[in-house]
Amino acid sequence: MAERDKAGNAVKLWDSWLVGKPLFGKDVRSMLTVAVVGDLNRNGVLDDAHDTVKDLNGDGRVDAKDLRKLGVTSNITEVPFHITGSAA
Ligand SMILES: [Ca+2]
Ligand SMILES: [Ca+2]
Repeated sequence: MAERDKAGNAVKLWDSWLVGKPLFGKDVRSMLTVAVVGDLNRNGVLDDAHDTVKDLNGDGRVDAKDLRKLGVTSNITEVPFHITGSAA
């Protein structure tokens, strides 16, 4: 969702993910990769992101290289994280 100024320019953009089931497992190292997909259909709106990113370069991994091949309009940020398996 985006807030726009009086000229119609996006001034704030936000998105939320609600994860309803475990996606990353326990006691495993995971990587979250974030980017904004470009205006692929050239309609003037950044509304072209798919639900999932495929292995576009065929190297067996889905990562920043696939996002670059898809076409992004932002930096690509990768955030490593680890979910512990036992309660704290
Ligand atoms: Ca578009
Ligand atoms: Ca790949």
